[in-house]
Amino acid sequence: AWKKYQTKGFSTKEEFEKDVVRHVETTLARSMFNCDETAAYAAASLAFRDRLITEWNRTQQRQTFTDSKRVYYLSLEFLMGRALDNAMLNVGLKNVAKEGMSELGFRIEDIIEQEHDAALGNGGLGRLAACFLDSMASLNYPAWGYGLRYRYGIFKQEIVDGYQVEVPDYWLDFNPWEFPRHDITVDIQFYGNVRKYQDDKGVQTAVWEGGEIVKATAFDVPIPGYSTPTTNNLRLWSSKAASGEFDFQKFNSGDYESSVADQQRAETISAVLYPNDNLERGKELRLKQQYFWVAASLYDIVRRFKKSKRAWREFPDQVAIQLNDTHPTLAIVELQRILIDLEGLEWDEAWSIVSQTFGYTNHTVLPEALEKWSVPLFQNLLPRHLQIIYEINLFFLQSVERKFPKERELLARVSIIEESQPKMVRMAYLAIVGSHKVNGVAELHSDLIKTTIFKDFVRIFGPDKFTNVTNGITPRRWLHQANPRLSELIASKTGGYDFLKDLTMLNKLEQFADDKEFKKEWQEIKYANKVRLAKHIKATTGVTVNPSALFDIQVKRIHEYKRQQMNIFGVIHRYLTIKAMSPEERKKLAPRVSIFGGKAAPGYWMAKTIIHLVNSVGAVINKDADVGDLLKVIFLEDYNVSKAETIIPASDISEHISTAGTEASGTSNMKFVLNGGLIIGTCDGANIEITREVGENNIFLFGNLSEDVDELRHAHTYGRHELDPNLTKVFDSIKSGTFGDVNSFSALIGAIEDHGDYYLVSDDFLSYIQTQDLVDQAYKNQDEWVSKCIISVARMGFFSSDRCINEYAESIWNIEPLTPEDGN
Ligand code: 26W
Repeated sequence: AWKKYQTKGFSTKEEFEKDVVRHVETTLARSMFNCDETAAYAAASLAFRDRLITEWNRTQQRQTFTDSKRVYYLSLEFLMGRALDNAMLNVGLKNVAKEGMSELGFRIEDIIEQEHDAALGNGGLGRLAACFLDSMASLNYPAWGYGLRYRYGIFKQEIVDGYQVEVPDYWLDFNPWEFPRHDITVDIQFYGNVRKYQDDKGVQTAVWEGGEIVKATAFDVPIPGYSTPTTNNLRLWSSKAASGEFDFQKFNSGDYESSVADQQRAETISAVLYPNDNLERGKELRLKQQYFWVAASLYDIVRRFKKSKRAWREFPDQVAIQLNDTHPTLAIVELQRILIDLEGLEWDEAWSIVSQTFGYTNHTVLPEALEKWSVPLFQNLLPRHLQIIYEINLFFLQSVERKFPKERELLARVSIIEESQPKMVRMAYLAIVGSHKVNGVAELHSDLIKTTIFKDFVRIFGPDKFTNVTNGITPRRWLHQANPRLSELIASKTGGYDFLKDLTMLNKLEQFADDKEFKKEWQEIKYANKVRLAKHIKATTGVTVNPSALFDIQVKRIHEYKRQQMNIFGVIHRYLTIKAMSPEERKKLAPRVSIFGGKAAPGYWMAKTIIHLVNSVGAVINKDADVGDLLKVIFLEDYNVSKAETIIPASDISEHISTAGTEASGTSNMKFVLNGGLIIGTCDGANIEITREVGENNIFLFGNLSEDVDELRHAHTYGRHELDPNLTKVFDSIKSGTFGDVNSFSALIGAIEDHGDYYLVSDDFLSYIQTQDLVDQAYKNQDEWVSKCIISVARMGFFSSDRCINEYAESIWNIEPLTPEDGN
């Protein structure tokens, strides 16, 4: 009977306006007479949220009724950015909303700008999770995301006197996109101890007792697919003390302070996102976060499975769980614990279910990023889990010994427990042993993990367990939303917006690569995007940049392996070159704006020094009248997802210049090319596959190859290390005080001059600056340049996250799409 009351929600601007006014006047309890942009944003979001919720409910019902296999994407990070614009576009009602808001007296752009980014992630890994959610919904896969509802996302970055300052990102003041589920809670246990019982039949059971309980509460975020009713769920867990507000016993006995302290300690678990990217520090609170989130998610998944009344052995037919890096690896142990300790299964049957359920994605080969937890810490926090890990390890090592008898060193190498002082649990090894598939995120990266860090495991499990799924990006956000004019132009030539669902259709653009009219429009759009960024630069830094100059952009987390230092050294080299030029020579130069952006981990001193150097160089060059428009250096504060949407469409060239073999994939490289910019980059990560797709003539590659890196590093350490003379000149100018206090930058120079130049800045420097000269030459021929850009975009279809998700679905998850026609 209730079905007749279900609504589809608004579809005309009048209906939309009615919803907005209703929300302003009732939900927000305000009057339309004092409705400001904040209130208008809130009301518009609530109107869209209502719509999403209807479809969200239907999607969940459909998946339950058909008893479909679901995939659960476990990620400690979801870098979602803003939701309103995305929701409007995905349900196809942005124009309706735009007209409606305009009748109510608002510009839709201003309303969109009101939203605070949901920044629950550091960088690539977190944004990838967000793109995957968009693709899974758009392709109608039954899929849930599980994460943590941090009260503070990644910090906001302010630049004060050229230095990074971190400001907390309290984003939950008003968040219309989440639904608190106060009825969906899970009690999570920590500490305590394990008692073993023997029943009359001699069967041993372990009971984990004592310790403390923290309560997990679910918050649900609807994830709308593009141009489909499928609306999936992202469930984020929030922590509080199990006793509710505070411990009443303690309170009544006069121990008020300590009852509040308990409450706060529990809330601390989901309080803040760890701001390290590619650096593991082994903090207990981080392990607590991981277990809290994993245990709550698994309880939820198992509860849902049990409702289906199927036999346990069917669990892997109903459930696929993907581990986004090793951060959720405890899920393997937790499922084994649930099955043997709580559900009474035999070890072997349980383990077979567990290892068929999980897939593990590796996102980095950097040794300092590989998670290891000290055994004593584990023993104290999760005593039962440590026992199970030891058992998993024992059975695993026994199987290795059977297969490779007498290889004692192999056993030590692959042991999940590292025999160090203290002993450590190697999470990546545990993830491999407990999963049926392990994948890297780009071809080179997947090859590297097979031949380096996981080499022994390829021998043990055979090569088929290891596979590649090259990353992708959602064209909805990264083209349609970020670059609406380009999207419209493409639609006009490819037959509508179908390319947003099948990105390979971009290949239809190739025939326009020499079309005068088309190229003119293309150029106009790029220019307009650059004007928009120039305005943002002016407003935020006060520096005027010329939109006709070549915009050279490097935006990503600041890290030595990503080599922003090489970029800024290149800028200094350019500055010195210009200063030494005659007026005639200068006239031949292409004016350039070098743009940097990105956050440094708060404790990463070297990365902070790089930011300081960029700002110091900018301060000198930007006010050097002698150089004028020929060179400007900009550091954009607080790079995040919503800023990326403005920055990326404005680039002519973007820099992806990591030391070969260090960047697992990179995903912004794909975003830049999709928006009609070219790349200067090393043979690393997905750059290699981008080159294969767009063609060698349409990318500026340089530098040493990954197979040469070891030898070069060895030579630095044991041979003579002669710096590139161009780089020496750059260092001399820094040391002479051209860019302020010399001591500030000595560590940066020292790392290269005196400490082995681990990231091969000097080895690649000549090749880098020569390739930058080629960029200048190429940019002068605008006609050819634009053709290169068009051809590149036409060949980017492969990098859609839809292709990527389809590969996961087929080769790892074994799940099928469920469209409304299949269900109710
Ligand atoms: C435990 C500390 C820590 C935190 C984050 C270790 C490792 C990470 C991430 C795995 C780092 C990360 O974001 N990796 C990036 O993943 C992207 C998506 O696959 C790739 O495109 C990037 O190349 C890779 O650096």
